[in-house]
Amino acid sequence: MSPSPRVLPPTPAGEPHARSFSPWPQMAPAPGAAGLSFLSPFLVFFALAAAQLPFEAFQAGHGTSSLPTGHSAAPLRRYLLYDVNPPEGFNLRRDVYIRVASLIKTLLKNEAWVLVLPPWGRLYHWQSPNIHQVRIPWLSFFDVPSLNKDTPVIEYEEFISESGGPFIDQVYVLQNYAEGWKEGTWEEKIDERPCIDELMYSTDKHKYYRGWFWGYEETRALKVTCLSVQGSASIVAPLLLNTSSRSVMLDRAENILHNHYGGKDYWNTRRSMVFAKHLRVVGDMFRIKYLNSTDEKDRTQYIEDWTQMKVKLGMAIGGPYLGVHLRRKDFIWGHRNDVPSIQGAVKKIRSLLKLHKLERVFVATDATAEETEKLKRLLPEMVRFEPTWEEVELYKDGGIAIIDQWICAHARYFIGTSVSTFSFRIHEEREILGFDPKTTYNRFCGDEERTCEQPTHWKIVY
Ligand SMILES: Nc1nc2c(ncn2[C@@H]2O[C@H](COP(=O)(O)OP(=O)(O)O)[C@@H](O)[C@H]2O)c(=O)[nH]1
Ligand SMILES: [Mg+2]
Repeated sequence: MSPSPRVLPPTPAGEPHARSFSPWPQMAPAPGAAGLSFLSPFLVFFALAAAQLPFEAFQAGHGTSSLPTGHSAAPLRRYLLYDVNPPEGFNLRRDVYIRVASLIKTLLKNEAWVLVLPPWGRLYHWQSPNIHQVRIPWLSFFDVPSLNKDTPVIEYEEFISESGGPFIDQVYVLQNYAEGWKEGTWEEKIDERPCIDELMYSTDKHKYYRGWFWGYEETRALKVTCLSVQGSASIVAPLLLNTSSRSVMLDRAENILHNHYGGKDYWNTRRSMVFAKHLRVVGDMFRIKYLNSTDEKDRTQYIEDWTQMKVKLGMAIGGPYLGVHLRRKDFIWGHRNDVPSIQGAVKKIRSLLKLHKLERVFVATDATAEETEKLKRLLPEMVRFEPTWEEVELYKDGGIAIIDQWICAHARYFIGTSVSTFSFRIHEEREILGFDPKTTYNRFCGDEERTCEQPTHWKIVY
């Protein structure tokens, strides 16, 4: 299958003179190829093209209204960057995005801020051999114009181009309080504190901080300090509004909590996280070809513009197949009692097929080759999305996982794995599509599990 053409990211509406605002010495790249050698080809292309535009083209009111982004760039907007603890997986990171987006919404009540999307890469689970998986922009996985309808966002390379270079004024490493908290006295608080863990940044000979920075080796920071934080995302807002740093990065951003989990803002941001179209198309083609599933037949009323989509639960019936997410690897290494054996899972799958009078089952899993063989022996009729090497190279492990999630999200009935964020994101997707909650909030039980509590139904607030 040939991939759909890649869309270019939203045009960065940078204001060239903003550079003088930066505390950085003359390190900003000149708008010529030599100074841009560390940038990816598409950004070099853009920067060169932009350099030829008249200055007015960058100013508000001149062409910015035609930008695909929902928010045009204010001349001196400030930048919020963030990163997450390296071992965290893709689907927890999607949740952290929602928390940081809610912080941006708080900041926007006072000042123009934009969220800089942290490039994807070096994730523990992305282990396909010989495939380059760093510095992946968000547009590879998500529809960035859709994100922009909820929160102003730009890709990291647009930040480099717009702000004058790969420089971050201030990094705050978020951490807990060394003393923990006394039982029964939860309070929201934030304080600059000595770093508890060893700092993952070191200074170079110019005293600039170097660190992972999503694989962008040229990136450096002026200041790195630690912040002990206990509370929801907005607790960081007063501090950010009080600093003079134009670009601020929150590292270990998973340490802040949701402002209001499951509220309207939460769901708006979640709904805006529309999967990239080229991945949805691959999933849809697969549904047609192997699962006899189309939106018309399944009564899925999908609208490209998420802001226009409002469903009644039970409206969508889904394709004539059972969707399964069977999480293995680190979920079984710890001998957790809430995860079934392969035999246990197959037994449950067979009973669900019978109960719902379904003949087909689609299985998404991260099982090893050995376990997958076993599964195939016990469940020969199962259907899986098995990408070729070329497809993995094109869509990356993250894209393949999204295709699996998209197909599970369209099943007549879904069953996932206990406390897997991969399964949780499928729940949300099905909620957005309008499925009866009974067909969504289901999980496998461990073979010996006594009280097998089922997942919570989180209802969309429009
Ligand atoms: N393609 C695919 N990848 C999976 C599947 N299950 C797990 N993975 C991979 O393993 C990672 C699991 O980490 P995470 O996203 O944090 O979810 P969690 O650990 O289950 O909460 C995913 O991001 C995928 O890379 C699956 O069913 N299909
Ligand atoms: Mg995980």
